[in-house]
Amino acid sequence: SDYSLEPPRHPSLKINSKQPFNAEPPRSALASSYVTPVDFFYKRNHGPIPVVDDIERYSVSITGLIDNPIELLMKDIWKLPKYVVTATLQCAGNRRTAMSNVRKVRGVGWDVSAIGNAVWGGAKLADVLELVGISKLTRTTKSGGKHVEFVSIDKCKEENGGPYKASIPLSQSTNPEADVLLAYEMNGEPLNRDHGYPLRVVVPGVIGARSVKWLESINIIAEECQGFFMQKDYKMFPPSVDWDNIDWSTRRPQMDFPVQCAVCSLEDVTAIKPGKVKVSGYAASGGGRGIERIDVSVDGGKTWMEASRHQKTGVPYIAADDMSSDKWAWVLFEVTVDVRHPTEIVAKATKA
Ligand code: MTE
Ligand code: MO
Repeated sequence: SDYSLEPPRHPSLKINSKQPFNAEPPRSALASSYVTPVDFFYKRNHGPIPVVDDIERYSVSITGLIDNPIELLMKDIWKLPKYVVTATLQCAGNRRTAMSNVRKVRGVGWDVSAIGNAVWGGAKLADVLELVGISKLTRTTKSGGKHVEFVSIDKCKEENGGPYKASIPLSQSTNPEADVLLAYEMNGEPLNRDHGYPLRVVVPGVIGARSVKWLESINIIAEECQGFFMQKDYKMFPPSVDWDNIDWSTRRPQMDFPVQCAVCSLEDVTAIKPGKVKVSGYAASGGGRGIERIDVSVDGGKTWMEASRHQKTGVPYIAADDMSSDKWAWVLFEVTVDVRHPTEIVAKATKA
C-alpha cells in the first residue's frame, strides 16, 4: 500500500498510528469549541488516503436489489436539495486506552478525543434513494432489500486489500428524520481528503465506522453487510469472552453509540492547586437522544454537582428540543468546583 500521497496534517494532533493515519487532538483543544475545526477533528483510517483528482468523472453507483441501477456524478448530487446537519461523529474505539488499563484490549489506542462535532452539508440519502424508485419510509424493497451497504474506494488489510464497507438498515436510510447524509461539505468547506473527499456518508448518532468515506457505491442488499467492520469488529462482548473463544455471530454490529462523557479541561495526571477549579468537557448520546443531565464529583463519585450544559453559546440547552438544540450533536458542560484535598474528579452524563 502506498502512503506517499498522504495529505498534510496539523502538527498538534496526537498520532496513535502513522500508517494508516490515526490521530486525535489534545483534549483541552477539543472541548474549547462546539464545532470542531477540521484540522483538530480526529482522523480514523484503515488504509492510505485515496487520491481523487477528476471530480467531473467521480461517480457513485447505486445497485443491488432495485429495478434500475444508476450512476450518479457529483453534479447530480449537488443538484439535490442541500441539507446542513450538525452531528457528532465518534469512533467506537474512543477511550480505548483507558479500557486497556482495566483489561488489555486490541486495536489502535485512543484517548478521549476520537470524537468531534461538525456541520455537515450534503444530500439526504432518503432523497438519493428516491432516484432509484425507493420511496421515503420504505423498510423493504419489492425484491427484498432491507439494508443499504456503502462501499468505499480505499483499500485496507482487514478486507484483504479490498475496500472499506459497512451498512445501515433501509428503514433508517429512507427516513428523512434520520438525517443520513451523503456529505460533500464539512464546516462549510468541501470535505478534505482525510475526511472523505469528495463524498462520504454521515450517519448521525451511530458509531463512526458506519459513516463510510470516499463513497464509491451504494448497494441495496437483503442481509446486513458481511464486511470485516460489521462482522469481526465493533461488537461488544462480556468479560467471559476472549480472543480464543469468541463467536462473532452471537452479537449484532454496534450501531447507535452509548452515552459518553469526558472531562477535557484536566488531563488524567494533572496536579491542581487547592481552590476553585473549572471542570469542563463533553457528553454525547447516540440515536439523537440528547443529554438530560451532567454531574461532576470531586470526591471520586460520593457526591455530585450538576454542571451547566450548552451547545451554541448564549442558547440554553434543552435535550431533544429541535428548536433549541442540535439533536445529533454533543453537549458541552462546565462547572466550577472547590478542591481541598487530593481527590479524583469524575463526570457522568445521563441520556435523555
Ligand atoms: N471509511 C473508509 N472508507 N475507510 C475508513 O477507514 N473509517 C471509519 C469511518 N469511515 C473509515 C471510513 C471509522 S472507524 C470512523 S470512526 C470514521 O470513518 C472516522 O471519520 P473521520 O476520519 O472523518 O473522523
Ligand atoms: Mo471508528
